[in-house]
Amino acid sequence: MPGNISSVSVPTKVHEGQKPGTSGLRKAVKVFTQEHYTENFIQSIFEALGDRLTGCTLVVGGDGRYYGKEAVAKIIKIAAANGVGKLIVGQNGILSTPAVSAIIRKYKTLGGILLTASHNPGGPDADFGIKFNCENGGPAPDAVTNKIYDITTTLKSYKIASGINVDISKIQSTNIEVDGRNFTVDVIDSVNDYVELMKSIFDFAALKKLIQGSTERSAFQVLINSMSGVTGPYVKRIFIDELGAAEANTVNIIPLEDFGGLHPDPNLTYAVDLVNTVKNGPYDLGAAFDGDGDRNMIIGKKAFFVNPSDSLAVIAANLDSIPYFKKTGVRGYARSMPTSGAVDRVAAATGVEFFEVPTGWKYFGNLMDAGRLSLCGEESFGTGSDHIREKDGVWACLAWLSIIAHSGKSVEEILQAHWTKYGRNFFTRYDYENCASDAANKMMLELEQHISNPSFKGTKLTNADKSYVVKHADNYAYKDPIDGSVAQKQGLRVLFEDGSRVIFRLSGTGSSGATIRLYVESYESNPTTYNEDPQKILAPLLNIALQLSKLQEHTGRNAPTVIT
Ligand code: VG1
Ligand code: CO
Repeated sequence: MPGNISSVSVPTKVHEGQKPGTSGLRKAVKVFTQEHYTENFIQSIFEALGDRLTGCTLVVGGDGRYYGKEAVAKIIKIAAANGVGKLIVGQNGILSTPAVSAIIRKYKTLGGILLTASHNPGGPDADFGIKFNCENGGPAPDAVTNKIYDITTTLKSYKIASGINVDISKIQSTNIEVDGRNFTVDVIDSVNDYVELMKSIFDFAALKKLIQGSTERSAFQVLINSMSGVTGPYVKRIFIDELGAAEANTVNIIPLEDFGGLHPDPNLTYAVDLVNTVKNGPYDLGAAFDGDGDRNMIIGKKAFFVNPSDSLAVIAANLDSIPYFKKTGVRGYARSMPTSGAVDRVAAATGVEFFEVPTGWKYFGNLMDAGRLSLCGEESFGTGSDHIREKDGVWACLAWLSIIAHSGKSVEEILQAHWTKYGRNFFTRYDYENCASDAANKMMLELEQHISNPSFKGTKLTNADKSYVVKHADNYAYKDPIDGSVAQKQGLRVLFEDGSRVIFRLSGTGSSGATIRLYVESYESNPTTYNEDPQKILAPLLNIALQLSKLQEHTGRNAPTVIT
């Protein structure tokens, strides 16, 4: 490269629709590869950072999906031209979402750019995504993403230093002079910092003993499935190299640009392979992670399913199994609004402060930064703590293994004991993917009108032998207790007298069409119900929800595409 590279300003035209959703901007690869599309969005992120951009350090990495490396190359050139001082880039552009969060915090950078569409499929005909995380390591709050979006709507040009070419396959530091300023690209090992953090949180010696077996207990068989996403290298280092699991106890640990053509979403539908292998195999625990490594699914022996809402509650009730929380203490619990109230009961029993926030990890950050939140989760297979500001799939699996090592119980025994103590919050989520947007919007609008009619309150809704009386219904709004910011229209809720709930939301992570999510929850304290199928227990409430929303009439769908 020449000694001093100069940047140029390239005129561009506005691309419509660059509005980040629940978690970043997600679109088809074909949209991102349009002329100037990616460049515009990156330039807008930089402009939104204002004066703080000059000389700053940012982290860049992603889940290894198709178009990731091209995007890193563009970010390097655009960052240099905009006066960024240093980029810390994962080798080959690989960094899991939790690893980016950890690295931002460890090196105290101004933030990071994550190249991921998370659990959405990858490849030339599938999705790509770009997300900005702030200096606390968490997803940018609405105020920042709105600012980025506003800039995209008027952008006239972007700056780029096209002469820069850094080989990101090699761990190395490159110094370049750009427009007379110093610009550095540090390509780092993708897993080192994250593994170090995990070792500071968990008792690796105890986990190793669990996995390898000891005189007291035979080896605990895990089956860890990375779904060809980014967690592969992390799983290899932690489970195989550190904890001594056999290679055969891990699957799909090579990140693939198209995730092997599969949907890298750890749920009972898309991780059915794992479910079947564990069902018929010798495994004590199965775990799967999504494309970018922030989601987790945990199943026990014979594929005993741990609902993510329960997973959160169980971890909350067992934080003393994890050394990190012994050091920090337990400051508070939180869950997203649609997540079941199982964790609320743990909070009440332990006297720990509790928060309910809208869907999306960005709403947990302020509470953590204020020292009021230690552990939180979402029903969408997201669990995490204040060790970083993202949900963390591998962390959740290590948390479960810690609880197992500490208690000597199986996954199922842990759940049974939990229900015996707290009762069971039955929960299910129905996803209707790829509905026509107009139909979905109309359904939501009509449902909102219906439930906001004052006479709706007190209505008795009946199906089969069950009746539910409406206690409250609204379009959920959240006021952040730390900065007072308000998030409106976060989902239609119908709350019943007995604590049961029905919730409707439109997904904010899809790249096209609309996905309707229906969440249904009911609490049972009668032990004879605990081992019932949630679909059976919740059937009357599900029917009520479908009638209330006229979902089939609006969308033509008579069944969901995914049931959790
Ligand atoms: C979904 C989940 C939400 C999660 C978000 C990002 O959002 O419901 O709980 O935080 O995905 O997860 P939505 O708007 O589609 O319901 V991930 O793993 O994509 O970063
Ligand atoms: Co994800």
